[in-house]
Amino acid sequence: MGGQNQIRFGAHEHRSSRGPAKIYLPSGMKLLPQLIKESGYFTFNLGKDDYNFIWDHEATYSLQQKRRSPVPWDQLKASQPFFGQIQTAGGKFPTQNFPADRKVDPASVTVPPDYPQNQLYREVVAQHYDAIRADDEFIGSVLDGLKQAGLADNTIVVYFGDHGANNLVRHKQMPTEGGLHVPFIIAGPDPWVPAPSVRDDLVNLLDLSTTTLEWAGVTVPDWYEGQFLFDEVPVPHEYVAAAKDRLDHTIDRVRTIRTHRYRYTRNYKTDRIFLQPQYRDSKDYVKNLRELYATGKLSPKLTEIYFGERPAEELYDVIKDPNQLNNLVGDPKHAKELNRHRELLDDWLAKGDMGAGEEPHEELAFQADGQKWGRGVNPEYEVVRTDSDGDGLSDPWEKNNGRDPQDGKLLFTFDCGGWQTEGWQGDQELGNIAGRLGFLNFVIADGRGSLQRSGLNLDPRLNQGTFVLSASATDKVVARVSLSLKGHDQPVQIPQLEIAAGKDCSEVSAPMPKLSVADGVIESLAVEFESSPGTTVTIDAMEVR
Ligand SMILES: [Ca+2]
Ligand SMILES: [Ca+2]
Ligand SMILES: [Ca+2]
Repeated sequence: MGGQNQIRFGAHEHRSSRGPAKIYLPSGMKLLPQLIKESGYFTFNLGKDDYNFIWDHEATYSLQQKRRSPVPWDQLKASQPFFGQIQTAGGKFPTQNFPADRKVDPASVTVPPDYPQNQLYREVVAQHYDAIRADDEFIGSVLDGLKQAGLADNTIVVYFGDHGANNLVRHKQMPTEGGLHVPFIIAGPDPWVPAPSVRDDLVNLLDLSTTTLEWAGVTVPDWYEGQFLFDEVPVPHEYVAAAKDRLDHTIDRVRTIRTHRYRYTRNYKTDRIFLQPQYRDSKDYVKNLRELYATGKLSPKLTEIYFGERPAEELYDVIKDPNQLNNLVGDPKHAKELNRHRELLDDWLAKGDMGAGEEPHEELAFQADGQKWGRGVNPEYEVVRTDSDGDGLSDPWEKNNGRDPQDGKLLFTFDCGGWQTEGWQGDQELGNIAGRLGFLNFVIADGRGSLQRSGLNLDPRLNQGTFVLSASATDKVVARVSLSLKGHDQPVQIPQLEIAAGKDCSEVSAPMPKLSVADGVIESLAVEFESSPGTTVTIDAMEVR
């Protein structure tokens, strides 16, 4: 709509401008339909708009209709030339009432290898094909309407999707091949659209914006990033890029590029898993994934993809591996390609990325709670929330995660996929301390390392008893826990804990020091580890009982 990627002009956060914080287009920037309308076209939109910024409806569209049908053919016939969009339902087409004899048989479909191979997912995939059939039928009705109105011979028709399958969680909303490699078909009269052919060069949908202006004879503004698809001497893209930021209440930041053979992805928020809490959590296909993980029935590959530590970088050979199963980062054979792709992404980002920081507090407060799509559990929301009991976790976050926001108890379990670290930080040498869902996980490369948790305000009287650490390690580890009290320079030590070598987490514990309220509140915790170099530590929970 803007001719630019959303990160260039601040439109990268989903469903923004709905609350008190508003996003306006940069001065002088106009939406594509407005540019076309100003050059004498009748412009229309049938169906949803859903833009993330404030826009001038009147200046943009001559006609707006909330529903995609009926298409007002008589009006269009009388309003030539016209430019318009009809928002088909695509993969969201309801298919419950689709005649049984036209429904795809779930037994006949192939479930992509990055999903559980079970009956539920066969049904999800079959339903997607049903939705495609329904969409196809709707498109047929539009093309028939064009014919009957006598407009078929002088209209260019473009069909494209805005994401992959609606109910596959690695498609819609995700910057993957599934989410970004969308159908794109152009039909129209020569010379506007050359003879039927299939092209396999990389196309960005921003190219469609540029191409549309070229077709309409409108000067392409200097902020446009796409290229005309039917240039006399086409120069194929070396790469196309995409970005993901907050979607509904789920905060993430991902930047990715696709070249002919590879997809390279950079994840900026590595303290949360891929399958974060999100708007589809009540759906059976999401519950199924979580249940399989919780009961240990999910394959190691799917565990890694959906619930594993979020890699900072990903590189896939998408010709061989279109489902992005094998991350090639770290494979020395692909080191050269990895570096080439890092540079290409850096070049793309150097043109401007407004998503580098966080959203204003008023927008975070608006998105955090009370939205029909769910409640935010990411750490970004903590700055606009209150922590009544001083355990370092806000009241809404505790409620959303089944904790008691008033108990004042020291408790960390790392079970929230939107905030795996629960505010713990590690020494730089430990790297990313967020492990798979439920755990912290890190390697003590040189035999020493420590974790810290600040931002506490715990009443010592409510934390008498025993400090319990549930952990495992690949070799014996000594852990020394210390508490910093308000008004005291010297931290108070808890007797040292010893984690034995072993595969499964087990509990080790030590008595908490006897403290009174006069000693001051507990402001922070630190855990120092000592082990043989290269020992991996996994922590399931820390608490006072
Ligand atoms: Ca709390
Ligand atoms: Ca609490
Ligand atoms: Ca845990």
